[in-house]
Amino acid sequence: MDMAFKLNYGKMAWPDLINTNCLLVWSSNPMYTNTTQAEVIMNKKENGMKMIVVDPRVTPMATLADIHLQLRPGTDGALALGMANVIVSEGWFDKEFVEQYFHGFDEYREYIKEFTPEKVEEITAVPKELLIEAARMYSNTKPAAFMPSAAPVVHHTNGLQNYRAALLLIGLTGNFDIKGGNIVKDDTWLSSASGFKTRFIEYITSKPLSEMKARIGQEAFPVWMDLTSEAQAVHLPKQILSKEPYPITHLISFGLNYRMWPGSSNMLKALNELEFFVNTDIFFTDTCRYADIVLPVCTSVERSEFKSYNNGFVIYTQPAIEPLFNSKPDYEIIFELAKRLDIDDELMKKGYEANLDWVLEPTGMTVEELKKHPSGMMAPLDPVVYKKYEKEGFKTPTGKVECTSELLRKYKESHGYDPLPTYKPPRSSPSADPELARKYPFIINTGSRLPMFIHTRTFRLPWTKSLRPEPMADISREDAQALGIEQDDKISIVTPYGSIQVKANISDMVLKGVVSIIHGYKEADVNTIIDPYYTDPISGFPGFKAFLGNIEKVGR
Ligand SMILES: Nc1nc2c(c(=O)[nH]1)N[C@H]1C(S)=C(S)[C@@H](COP(=O)(O)OP(=O)(O)OC[C@H]3O[C@@H](n4cnc5c(=O)[nH]c(N)nc54)[C@H](O)[C@@H]3O)O[C@H]1N2
Ligand SMILES: Nc1nc2c(c(=O)[nH]1)N[C@H]1C(S)=C(S)[C@@H](COP(=O)(O)OP(=O)(O)OC[C@H]3O[C@@H](n4cnc5c(=O)[nH]c(N)nc54)[C@H](O)[C@@H]3O)O[C@H]1N2
Ligand SMILES: [Mo]
Repeated sequence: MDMAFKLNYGKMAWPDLINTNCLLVWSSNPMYTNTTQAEVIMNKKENGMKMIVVDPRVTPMATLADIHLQLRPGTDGALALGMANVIVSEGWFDKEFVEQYFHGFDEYREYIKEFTPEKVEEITAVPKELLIEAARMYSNTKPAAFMPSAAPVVHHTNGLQNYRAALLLIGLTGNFDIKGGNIVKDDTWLSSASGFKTRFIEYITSKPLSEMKARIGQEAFPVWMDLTSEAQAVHLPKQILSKEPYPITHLISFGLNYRMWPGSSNMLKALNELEFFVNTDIFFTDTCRYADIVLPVCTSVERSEFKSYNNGFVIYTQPAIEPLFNSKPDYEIIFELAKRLDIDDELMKKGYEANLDWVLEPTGMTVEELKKHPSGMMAPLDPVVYKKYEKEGFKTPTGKVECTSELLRKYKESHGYDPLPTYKPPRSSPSADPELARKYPFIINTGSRLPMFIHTRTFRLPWTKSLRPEPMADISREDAQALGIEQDDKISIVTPYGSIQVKANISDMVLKGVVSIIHGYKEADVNTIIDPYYTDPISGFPGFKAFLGNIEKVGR
């Protein structure tokens, strides 16, 4: 998401929920995943805000929408290009903005002509009338905001280009960096959109990117490396196992859980290749069993930490109890190690609070002051300035909104990247691989959050676990009938990489032909049946949300 924004516009731009009249939710279900945001949206909706939700499932958020575009997983790019086609051919776009700021518009305009509502209906399963209606609503209601999410569009082998296609709608309709549209805000704490400036990005980027040593995934994902200071961790097992471009033999990780990787058994194999592996966790997890040293860390109620919320509310929490069982906060482990290793970074040797003070310095807030407000305070917010691009341009190679990305073009020869946000179906899908689809006719869609589970963390709590005691997969009524499957029957989900057994949950939330299952079950780890290297060639993120599989009935 962040990369797609940066490729198109140079920076992230957050939906201005409070001031918008129309919200285009490109997949997010905050009723389960972000309840404070859900509250804002529900209030806005009651007060007349229009809402379009793009989601393959019928979620609480989708039921609240004026228009629900229920697409096949991973066809988001086609849907977005189809909306753009309608918006441009009907003349509903912001001509002035496009003329002045779009780079590559003619090429893009030519390309989107392919995506007629009829063709888009074939690809996405979204009725063409709804597509046209959504294009009309989003482009004609002013201002309109686009709400993205970090997971559902990203988790595809075509995720980056799909996101670029969808995000271009913001500029096309003139909703970029305006009140009630999508606003560019400074990166604050953990990149949240609070509206005050910190030195967070500077803090995590200790050197100019070009001077950094080769990071994990450096050669495979060069655009990632050009845009962020992080390593691409999805690539970690590949590098450990191949030793290319250099071997990794020692690893220290914080809360690493191998089951979160695609092809989790491959990740486990990689961990076993290491000469030395240290992990920290609040529980002694399966991953910890493979570590040479496990450092027990305390929970957030046993430590102080700085938290910042989107509305500018900040708090330096006070521990409710002392750390139990000789555990420590992760940051103490990190900063203590920095001292013992005598690393070349004076600040890191000074500990958490000194580092926090350094990051917060531009805001004028200090840890000392935060401590005087134990129940939290409002950060001094920067005044909101709209249309910053008028002065600053866009932080892209051309200084414009790039319909054709010059950074992607740079790697066209070497990596085959397309400058246009071209649509390709997920690599493991009926249209990309009809041969495979004959044997594995279902689309497996994983990881849609459930309200009671936070990844693996609350699987262990008896009361949350009791809400769904056994691993289950959602299948549609029609598919269940065709296969003679009843509620709670035992089924096997099979792919070329393996199989898992779960109970069938017959659900009206999912589309026919799609199986939806949450990740993280120990007894039925869906990540064991995904190709470990089934990733987006540009971002490196895994195709968790669309790959082919079959369902077999095992018994009652
Ligand atoms: N309760 C709970 N809350 C959480 C988490 C948790 O584990 N549990 N995890 C947190 C984290 S780390 C994250 S990243 C966020 C995720 O937050 P969200 O993105 O809001 O949640 P998800 O349920 O992952 O996905 C939202 C919707 O995307 C849809 N979707 C699936 N595939 C596709 C697709 O191909 N295209 C489109 N357009 N939509 C698709 C799903 O049907 C789902 O309803 O949640 C955070 N909040
Ligand atoms: N198939 C599939 N796989 C997915 C996803 C999907 O949708 N589908 N979603 C992906 C996404 S978006 C995400 S964010 C990841 C999440 O993946 P992870 O971050 O691995 O998930 P968690 O289980 O929340 O956390 C991992 C470990 O952190 C520990 N932990 C909790 N608090 C602390 C702490 O303060 N310190 C330390 N050191 N450890 C702590 C927990 O006990 C747990 O063992 O999963 C990814 N994997
Ligand atoms: Mo996530």
